[in-house]
Amino acid sequence: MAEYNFKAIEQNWQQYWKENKTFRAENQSSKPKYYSLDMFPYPSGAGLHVGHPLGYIASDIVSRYKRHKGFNVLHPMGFDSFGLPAEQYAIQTGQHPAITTEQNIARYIEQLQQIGFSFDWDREVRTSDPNYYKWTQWIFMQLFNSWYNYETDKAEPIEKLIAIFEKEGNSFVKAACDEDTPHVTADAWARIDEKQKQELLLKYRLTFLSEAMVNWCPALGTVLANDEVKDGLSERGGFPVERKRMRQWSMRITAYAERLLQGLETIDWPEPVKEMQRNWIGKSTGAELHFAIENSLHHITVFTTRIDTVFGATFVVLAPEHDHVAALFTEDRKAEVEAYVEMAKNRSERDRMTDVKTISGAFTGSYAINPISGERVPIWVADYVLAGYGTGAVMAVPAHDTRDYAFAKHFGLPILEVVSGGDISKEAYAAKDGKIINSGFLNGLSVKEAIEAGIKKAEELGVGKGKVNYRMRDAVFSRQRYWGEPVPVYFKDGIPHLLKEEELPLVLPEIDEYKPTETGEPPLGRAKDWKYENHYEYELSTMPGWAGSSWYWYRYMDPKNDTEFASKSAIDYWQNVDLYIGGSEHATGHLLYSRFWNQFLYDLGLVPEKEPFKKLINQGMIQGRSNFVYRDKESGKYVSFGLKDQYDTTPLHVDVNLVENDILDINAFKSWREDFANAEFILEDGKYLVGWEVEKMSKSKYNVVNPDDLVEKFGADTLRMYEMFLGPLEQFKPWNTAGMDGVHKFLKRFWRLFHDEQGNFSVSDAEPTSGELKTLHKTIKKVEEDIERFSFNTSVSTFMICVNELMAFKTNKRAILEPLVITLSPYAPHISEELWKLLGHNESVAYAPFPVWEEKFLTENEFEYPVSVNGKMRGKITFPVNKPKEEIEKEVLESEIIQKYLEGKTPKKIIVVPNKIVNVVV
Ligand code: ANZ
Repeated sequence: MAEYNFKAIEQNWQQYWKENKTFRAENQSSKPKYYSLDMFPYPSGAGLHVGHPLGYIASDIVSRYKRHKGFNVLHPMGFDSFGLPAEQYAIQTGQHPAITTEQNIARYIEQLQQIGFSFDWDREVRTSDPNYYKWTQWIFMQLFNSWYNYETDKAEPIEKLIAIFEKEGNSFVKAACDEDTPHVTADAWARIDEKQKQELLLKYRLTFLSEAMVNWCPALGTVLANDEVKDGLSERGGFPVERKRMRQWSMRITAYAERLLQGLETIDWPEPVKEMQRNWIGKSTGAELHFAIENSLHHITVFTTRIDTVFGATFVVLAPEHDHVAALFTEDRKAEVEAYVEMAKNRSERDRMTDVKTISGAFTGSYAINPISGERVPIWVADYVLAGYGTGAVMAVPAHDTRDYAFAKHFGLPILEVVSGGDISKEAYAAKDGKIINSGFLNGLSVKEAIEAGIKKAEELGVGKGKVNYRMRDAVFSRQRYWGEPVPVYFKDGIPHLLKEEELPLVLPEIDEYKPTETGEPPLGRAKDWKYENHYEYELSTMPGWAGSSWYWYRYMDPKNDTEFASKSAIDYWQNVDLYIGGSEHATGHLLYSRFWNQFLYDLGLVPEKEPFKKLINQGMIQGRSNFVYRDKESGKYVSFGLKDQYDTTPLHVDVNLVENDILDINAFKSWREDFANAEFILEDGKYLVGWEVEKMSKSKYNVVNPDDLVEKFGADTLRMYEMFLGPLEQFKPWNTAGMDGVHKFLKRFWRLFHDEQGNFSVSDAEPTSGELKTLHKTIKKVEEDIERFSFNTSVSTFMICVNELMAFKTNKRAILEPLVITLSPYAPHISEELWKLLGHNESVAYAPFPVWEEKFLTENEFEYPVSVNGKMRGKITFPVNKPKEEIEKEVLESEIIQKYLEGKTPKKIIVVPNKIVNVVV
């Protein structure tokens, strides 16, 4: 075989790997384990574009490298196959989402296999497969049967909580529960009926039904989680989202807030992702303070992070939804307050938080008493205070808080500056126009000390206490959609009950149309004869997209198990994920929910590690390189890029597949779309040059590059190496097909090292020179170091330099080429397998030990001197680098090269520059 026939080579080896299950991972092994995971894809109808495999190639390189290094590697792939797009398509076409999903997955697998990934396909999972979602439902049931005990700081069985209620009621339980949980004594608990008991328990379960303000998206007909809403619009589709009160399933993720925060310190993740999770969790340390309401037995509890400013609190503000509002307004204020509350309800939380220009509010007519200063302050209602955060009430300190300041200015409320940094002198007081007030016992303290002193005082007086708040909310867990996991719950007397474990999976029923029912129930309301025991209503909502992805890495460990979500022995062996690669868009969704479920499974003793993903890398997005043609506004002709400034033109996107090296294929352009059929062109040098710009890769910009076409044209090994060559993995970078050629040429040259001029495979068993050894060993060293620190682009250039050097040496020695094949194989596995076989091996190269570089070869110990006569190079002689000058002189003069030119004469002079040159003057 003469040529580098990548097509035949790649197909053969892909077939070989499949037949021999080369990448099958064993669940028991004496080797150390390495779990390398990609974020599994949602199989969309569009298939993969060149951006998708980027992260997969990186993790595949690491996986292959680790196999060479003697690890038992788990490197699986699967599909996150429930979700909205398949269902939207079903609504439009009537096609069952299961069918579309199946087709899309088949296409994905075909595309992935062409790139030569070393996935263990026997472990493939699909979240929409009943054998998979059976276990998603099972985990839901464990959550339903659990509550969070702050005393032991973990999830515990609900039976234990019931036992506590029976013994002493719920007043002393330190548990994560709903805000509105009533106090119940043991006696009361014994007296209330089963329904009331269940209602109370729901307020503690880790997955629970409750009335909650949710993000309702009318266009999608469903509730969305906070991370699925961006700027008031749905992430998918960009439809408007409203706030609505609905009875929904939620996950009590807030119970884990502190652990989710602390856990971040133990994992090797990109700092920006950790920071986003910290902000999402939003821990805030402060105090709660009770303000008595004048002429009332009630009080308002505020949350403040600055209790040291309490002497400057000049009014109190309640969120419009605050429970006390109705009881507070005086008769004369009633109409205004009610109108205001009604208006505020329709503003989204985001608007309320970020819109600083629209200041609005209403005075209730009532007053509160500052518990520390004793001052009487008015109580207002305003929507800049959020109902769901803290206590839904604040003490307003306009001199120190910008929102309070703007509000006070707008409504003419007093502004009092507080100084806690020392006693205020008379002069200072006067200078501040009497607006500074003395902060009593807090005078002379730093802010930090004053906060501590304030909390201590509040506790002594019994008017407040230190308090930690988290901004994070419980996660809404139901969707009014069809294509998701059914919730394993039925209703009896309005109370949710779990199915029995042996009744799982609760399979998604068939329905006639994928739309809500006429009465506005979710699509599952259409299912015929779908009742528990032919009688009880099932839950009609399904689980959200993140359910199936919150535990899938465990299923890969034991994907066919039908008695457990994964066997204990498999989990004990694989533990958790060593390397996780995926997009940064999952920072607060998937990556937070997965950590939460993992912590929960850990509490139940089902998994050994608190954190699921030890190391995370976010691959950067590959952007499109869009191409443009320029239409002259006047003549309608298409003007080549270099001439366009001479005309008044409109740029139009042109399909990048009609362009090569920025030259437009004119005929292809004409037949691309009907309106271009008669296009006329103004060319430069007989060519039409297009313009270009970097944009997001998307269909609408005609800049999508399909990996299949590139594999067809250049081969998978070229694609793999080129994607890595584009730049650091984490960086955003534009795609440019033009560069593929260079990498392809490199592989051809690599192939040629093993072949003679006639193209026959030919390697020699000769001893390598020190120069060759140096090239080999520095390459091994660099590639190893690069992979260990996940720098892949740098390895590609190292390989290129290596091949250039070996070409210059005309190397074809087995002792150099054999280790090099192994070194290259993580990057370009097909060509490596083929050459490995040609070198005489019968087994795949995949498990060959990675070559070990040696320091002694890195420093060269010989130098090849160019030898000149009268300044003209006449030949080369190699000497050890430390050979004394005199000996070199002597040997040079005795050499054949010089003897020929001396013709018997004595040389005039000989110059030796150590490790550079020798010149003989005759
Ligand atoms: C008095 C004060 C004085 C405040 C001052 C701040 C500065 P973080 O850090 O985000 O927790 N706050 C409390 N509950 C609120 C709610 N439901 N909606 C809107 N604002 C609320 O912020 C806590 C601070 O935000 C609290 O401390 C409170 O204002 C306000 F110089 O109390 B502060």
